[in-house]
Amino acid sequence: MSDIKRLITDIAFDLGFDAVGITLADDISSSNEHFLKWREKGFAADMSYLLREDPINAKPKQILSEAKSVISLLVNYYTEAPSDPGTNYGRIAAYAVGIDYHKVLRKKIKLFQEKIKEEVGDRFISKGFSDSVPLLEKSFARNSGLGFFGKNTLIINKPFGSYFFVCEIISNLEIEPDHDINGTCGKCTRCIDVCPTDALGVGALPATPLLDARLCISYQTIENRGNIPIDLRKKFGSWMFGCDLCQLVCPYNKKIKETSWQEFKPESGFGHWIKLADVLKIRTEDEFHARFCHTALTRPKRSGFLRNAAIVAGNRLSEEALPELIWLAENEADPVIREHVLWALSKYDDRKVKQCISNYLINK
Ligand code: B12
Ligand code: SF4
Ligand code: SF4
Repeated sequence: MSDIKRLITDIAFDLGFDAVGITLADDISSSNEHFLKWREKGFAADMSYLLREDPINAKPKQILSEAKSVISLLVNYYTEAPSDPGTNYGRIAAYAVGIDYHKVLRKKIKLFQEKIKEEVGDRFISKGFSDSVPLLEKSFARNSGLGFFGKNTLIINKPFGSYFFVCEIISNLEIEPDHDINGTCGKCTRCIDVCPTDALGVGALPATPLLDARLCISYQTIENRGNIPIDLRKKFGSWMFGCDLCQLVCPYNKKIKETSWQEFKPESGFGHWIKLADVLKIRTEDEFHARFCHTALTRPKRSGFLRNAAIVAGNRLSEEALPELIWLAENEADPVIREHVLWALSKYDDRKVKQCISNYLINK
């Protein structure tokens, strides 16, 4: 290993990153072709950052003209979810149970760049990010040797499985690249089979894993700002923010280590399960923001988050959520929340709803 590579790897591990890989900062046009075809099919839904006319996502030199290398860093966020606490709770995907990863990783990446600069001097020029520029991060991570594309479309690493974030530092340093890994899913199709909305599939040759974001619970609960298609709501089950089903079943995730990053542990945020009634009681955007601002849960705003909680309440027939749904049906101004509240109420037993409405009117 060259001196510069050893230096970079040592700095990364000192800062707590879990794995490091390096690739050349060349355009990855074949991945871009996959991306463009995927987008043409409408699979990107309405995610505006993926719909730009001339995506820079495969061209690191458009982000940093002096670019010679891309350093990919792996951050394990895995924590095991406690067993289901019951029908009054909704499930949060593992990546969002702690502090907002954007905030945590932005600071850590900056520190990483500063430490390299201290050692290498001002000739080191770089741009670093995680999930904040439209770069095909998974393709760069794969090319850096951090893992292979699984059929769930995520990068899978041995020994970390798939529950990790990737960060990239595009730099002007010439560093000997790593080789990509020849991992494979083999004949396994567990993630495709388990997906409740059939969002996963395999494209035409060369066989490429594909995800239709319009069908994915993760897209619907986090990125969609409006109404959720009615036929998908039941399929959310208890997922109220993101979805991990296609990771939970993956054999590569069976014997993985929990994260050593305190920030991503459930005690740093709201954990794996949230009480639906507590969410449905949040009356204003300010109150919502004040409660969740240190986590990633703010992305769908109050409207989207209460919408999701209403769907899960309707799916699980949560007793505690019922009075809150009735209050919202009468008083809520947001049309998206109201529509999903009415949908949820239609799932409960009529007698239960009537009884609850009578109690509500008596106590009013
Ligand atoms: C948009 C997006 C989403 C969308 C769409 C996801 C998707 N699969 O496309 C939605 C909202 C659904 C989503 C969900 C999730 N996301 Co997301 N998301 C992104 C984002 C911003 C862009 C992804 C993208 O460009 N998709 C477009 C498709 C076409 O690109 P692609 O999947 O890379 O497809 C490539 C392959 O086909 C490849 N390819 C090319 N040639 C070949 C050849 C062969 C043989 C093969 C196999 C493949 C292959 O080329 C394509 C282009 O790179 C990235 C961050 C980033 N900037 O990259 C995070 C990112 C992918 N998400 C991440 C995470 C954690 C999640 C969730 C787990 C969160 C959750 N629990 O809810 C889920 C997982 C759902 C799933 N099964 O993918 C991580 C994934 C880390 C990992 N281990 O891979 C990323 C990388 C963020 C980060 N910086 O850590 N996400
Ligand atoms: S995250 Fe959930 S909905 Fe999306 S592809 Fe995976 S299993 Fe399907
Ligand atoms: S569940 Fe099976 S098919 Fe899906 S990503 Fe894991 S190994 Fe691959």
